[in-house]
Amino acid sequence: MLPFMARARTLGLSMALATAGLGVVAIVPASATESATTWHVQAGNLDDLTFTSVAQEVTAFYNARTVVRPGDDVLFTPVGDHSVTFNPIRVPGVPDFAYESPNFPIGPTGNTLKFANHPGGALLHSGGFATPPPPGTPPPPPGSPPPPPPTFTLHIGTDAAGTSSGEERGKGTTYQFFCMFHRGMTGFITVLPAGSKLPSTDAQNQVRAQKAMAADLARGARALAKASRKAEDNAVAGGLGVASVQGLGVTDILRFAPATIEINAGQSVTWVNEDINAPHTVTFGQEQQGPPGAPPGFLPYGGSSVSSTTDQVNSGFLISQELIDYLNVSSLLPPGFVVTRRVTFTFPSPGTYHYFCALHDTLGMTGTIVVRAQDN
Ligand SMILES: [Cu+2]
Repeated sequence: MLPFMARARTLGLSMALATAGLGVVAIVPASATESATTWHVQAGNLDDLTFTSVAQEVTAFYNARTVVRPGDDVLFTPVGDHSVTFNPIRVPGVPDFAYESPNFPIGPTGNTLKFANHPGGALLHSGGFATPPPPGTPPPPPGSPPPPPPTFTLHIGTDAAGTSSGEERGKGTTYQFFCMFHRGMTGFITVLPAGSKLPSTDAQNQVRAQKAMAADLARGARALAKASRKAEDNAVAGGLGVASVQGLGVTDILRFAPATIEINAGQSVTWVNEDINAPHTVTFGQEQQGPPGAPPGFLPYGGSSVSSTTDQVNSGFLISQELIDYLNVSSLLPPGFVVTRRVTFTFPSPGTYHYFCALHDTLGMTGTIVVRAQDN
């Protein structure tokens, strides 16, 4: 179960490591010559880089599409914990997030993109790379695995434009890459033959990246505001998934919406995790310790009704089959684990009941149910 815990930490709550400003992409002037260019791509984004209150975990590359030439470099800078992986391999029984581990049988495979890595070809994997801990963070205990590197540089090999001839000649080769930790987080690199004219400079790409980031955060804020205004049917969204403006990535909204609702005593509330790319829980009362190695709130407990503020009731992971499949974790699920994104709790007694997501409470994912006496 340990890997699953490690994985859960990368699903949003993880990155107690980020510091303000580290996600800002450097803007470099366009090269006036044919010499090799370093292109800049940001992996992931958050709406609060101080981690005080994170409502939006954006799992997208900015930009998701980059056009380069052989000999160039692509410098990936993370916000959070990500990978850049071409042609990923799925090992039965080994979760995809183990790609992060230096002990994973596959491990990092170098940093030069070659024609051998064309779609359907050989694996090329960065290993996990992550925002470094802020200054003043105590060092990890002796024997801990080394921290992931703070960036990943992909070198574009001399043959990466491809070997096609005839009509295809001059079009280059387009490679797709994935983050192994975040379903839906993908991008493309097109390598044109040496000497080709490129559609944009890195500086122009950075302007586009900043616009896309701002647009994604605005889109996420609108989706959260809209879901928060809904008040029918005693329903609460426990997490929302919002498509990226680039069409290649998603924003995970780490909030309950509406955050507060009122019901009458005896009524029920149904939560649905509307994000297939992130797990959440609905947890009342003091959180109970799960089985050793399990992530917080993994298994349900406490039944289906909440009648006092000291009741300990937990939905367990509200998670999609799609995410289980992407992470390749079905072998880690205990027998009888019910895969669902929906849970219903009943509230027999008047009162004010606070609850939280056991994975994302420290990022502000909390809610309140106000239960009125029936005769009011
Ligand atoms: Cu959550």
